[in-house]
Amino acid sequence: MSRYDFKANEHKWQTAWNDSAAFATPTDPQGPKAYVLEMFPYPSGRIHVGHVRVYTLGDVIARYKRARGYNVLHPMGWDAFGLPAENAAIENHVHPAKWTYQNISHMRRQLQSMGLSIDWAREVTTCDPDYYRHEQKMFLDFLKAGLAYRRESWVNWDPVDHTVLANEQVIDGKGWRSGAEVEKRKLNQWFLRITAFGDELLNGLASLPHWPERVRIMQENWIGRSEGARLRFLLSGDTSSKVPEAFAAGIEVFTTRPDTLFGAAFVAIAPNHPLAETLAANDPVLKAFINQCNALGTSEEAIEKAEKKGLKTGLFADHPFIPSARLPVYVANFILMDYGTGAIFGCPAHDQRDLDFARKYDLPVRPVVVPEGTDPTQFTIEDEAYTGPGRLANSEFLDGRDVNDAKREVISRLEQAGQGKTEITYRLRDWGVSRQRYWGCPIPIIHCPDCGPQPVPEADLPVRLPDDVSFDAPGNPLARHPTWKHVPCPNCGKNGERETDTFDTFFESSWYFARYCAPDAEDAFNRAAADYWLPVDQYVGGIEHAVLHLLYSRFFTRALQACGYLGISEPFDGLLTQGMVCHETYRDGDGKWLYPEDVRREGADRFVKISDGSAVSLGRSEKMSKSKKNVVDPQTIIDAYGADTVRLFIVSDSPPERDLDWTDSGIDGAWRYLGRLWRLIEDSQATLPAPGAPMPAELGSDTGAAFELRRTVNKAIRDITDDIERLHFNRMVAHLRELSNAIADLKGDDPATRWARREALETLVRLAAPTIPHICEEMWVLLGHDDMLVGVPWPEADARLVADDTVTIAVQVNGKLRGKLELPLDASREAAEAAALDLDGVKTAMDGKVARKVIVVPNRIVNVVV
Ligand code: ANZ
Ligand code: ZN
Repeated sequence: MSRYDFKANEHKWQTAWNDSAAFATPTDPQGPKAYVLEMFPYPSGRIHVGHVRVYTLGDVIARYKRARGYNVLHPMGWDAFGLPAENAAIENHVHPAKWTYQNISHMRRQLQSMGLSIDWAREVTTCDPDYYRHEQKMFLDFLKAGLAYRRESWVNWDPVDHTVLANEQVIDGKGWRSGAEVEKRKLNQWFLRITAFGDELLNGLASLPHWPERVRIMQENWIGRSEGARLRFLLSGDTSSKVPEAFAAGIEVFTTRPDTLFGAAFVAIAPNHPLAETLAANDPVLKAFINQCNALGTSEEAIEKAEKKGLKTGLFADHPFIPSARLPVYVANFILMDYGTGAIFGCPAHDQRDLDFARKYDLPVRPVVVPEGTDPTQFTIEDEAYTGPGRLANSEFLDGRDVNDAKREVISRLEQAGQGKTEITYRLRDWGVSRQRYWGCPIPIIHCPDCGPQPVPEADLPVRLPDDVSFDAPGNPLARHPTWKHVPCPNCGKNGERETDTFDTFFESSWYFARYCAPDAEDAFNRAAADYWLPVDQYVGGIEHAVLHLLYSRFFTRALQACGYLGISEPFDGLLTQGMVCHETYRDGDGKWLYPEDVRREGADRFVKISDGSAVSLGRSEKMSKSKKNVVDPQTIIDAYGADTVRLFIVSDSPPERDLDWTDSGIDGAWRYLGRLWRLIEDSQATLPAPGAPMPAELGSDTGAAFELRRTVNKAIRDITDDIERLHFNRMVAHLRELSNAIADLKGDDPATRWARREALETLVRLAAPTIPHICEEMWVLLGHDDMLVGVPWPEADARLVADDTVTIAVQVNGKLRGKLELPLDASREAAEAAALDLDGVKTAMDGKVARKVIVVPNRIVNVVV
């Protein structure tokens, strides 16, 4: 018996698929389509296990859809701009382009070794001017449509690296690379007006039933629609402070709790509120305080974590309904300038931040909402604000009303007084797309001292990145390039300067899925192709992109629709977010982390270091990460066991949306299963009837083992089809294993048995092909076929053979579900009752008591009453 030679075999079939263009996308297609897409990789250098998981999952779907007769689009490309390439340039003196393209060619080979059914002819690379020229044009169109604009905004500035940092790059107030204290700075930046689509992006979520619930919720929270009110406070000064002229009409605050207005104890404004800045001009103490706040960074998280601090301005705000009440106005570090109006009224009894603030500065804490049924005079606030529902108290005309009612009443009275109105606010901010980086798409703008920022004329696109740049000084190489930025103003011809910022790299990934529909089109999109293929039917990717990438892509799709590029508003119809890949962790005697390959298992739970035999302690399984060294290089596993083994392991162990534990035993199990399949075919091959031989007559009505196998085969088709449709890949594998066991168990050598065995083996190979395509192609040959399995359609279940003769019956005790029964169709009441009372879950629930009554609804339910 021959051993399955995966190396030769996988190479053979990858070549054959490639030579026959088996995965070419049909052009000018008619009929049903399936656009299957996995998030494209960043070309970091080598594929990691996360890539292996996501591309395997997508590939199973794509191959299955192709077998089902769909026109399939399953492309691949490279999210090729980004910081790591610049870091490599700084550290290793290699040009970002060179580094990137080398990585791409290596990773392309790696992905190809996985046997993915990709149409490689459609590859896109985002750092290619042929790609990014289109987004420069899009940006200019967005400008014309008012969807892009420029304004000053606050950024995190790293004074050592001379660069703007994203919020995630600020760690404890310090730059992630330089370690320098981050400053806040105001810079002119380009923005995309994502807020123009706030409501649409929110409401659109309802049209995405094939998205995971939790991703929809994350998007909803990110958009963060808040209904509330905007209200105006008039200001007054004291002996030493005067209300600045510009604020004679007062300041506005945004609140979601207008009902708590009678509990207001203070008013607070953001450090960058115009009033704060005006006052600081003549107040060095306030100026210093504002600077201190600015050092905090701009992230909501940083602000959330910091201790609440404020400084009195000396001004007071008049309470709109209590003539005698004057609320002190503070500048406070926890008020964000770019949310609401950048000013609040603080109600310490019902907001935790306000309570912390009030305790610190000794401000009154007056509860105005008390839980239903509580006596207001007995209700006090200690360390925790009360944010629950209830009725109003200590609030004059609001007393006794519930919260919602009180909100309406306050707003209506403020409206009458001309002091406020209902307002809806979003947490969502416009998307700042300017980055002070070299390795990104140049923003196609020329700044003219006379005409201001001017769009680069379309005929001059693309604005290409210059190749000759140096990374030997901090800051943006584009800004210090000797010639690149010096160009005439397209409007007046005087000396102008190019914009030296480049786009955020989320820009490129916001439209690549549409480019794949016609990657060589002269324009960004071929409208007919895009209309046919979009939206993506099944998108697969990591949960870490649940917010930004998906939201930006949804926004882009709408913006492109508004500018006439595309005809749809939602880009991704189905979404699968795969879980993390995890691995056990190991430490040596000194507590240092060890790589799995440096550790050997000596017993059930004894591990030693291979180099010196010393004891190793085993830690729990965690997401693979370089810092804990619990990583495996998928390429070594593919080289050692073959792609099919890795693919099978990847889909076997857990549902795709859950975390997956990478284990040697799991790989080994997948490997052994392939060996079993191979032997199964080899052992029976010689005695099988010829392919396509007619079914022996006796099998039509036989009730023996061969006939039973036919039933099993057809049920496997039904179940596995269903498993893939629902993305339950681990169940699919379990069903494949059941089927192969049933085939192995079938004894006998009469013609009917042989025929049923062939049918079963062929079906097994066809059902397993999306997951383990190489070995299946070879087994198909062994079964006597001379066509390629990739062209063979998906099997169809024979309805007569899958008709169920059993039913699942729910069993309840006192109306609560306690178990399920699998019973023959139309089983008697007595049989159902007896089986129900025998279930473990039922016994536990009955707790030794006797049944007072057992209600049986035949074929549906048994309810035991105790
Ligand atoms: C008074 C009040 C009383 C508030 C109360 C809450 C509870 P969401 O739900 O996130 O929209 N706020 C408004 N603008 C702010 C800003 N720029 N920076 C920091 N905080 C701000 O939160 C809205 C609430 O957050 C608003 O309602 C306001 O405080 C605060 F018992 O107003 B509230
Ligand atoms: Zn000009």
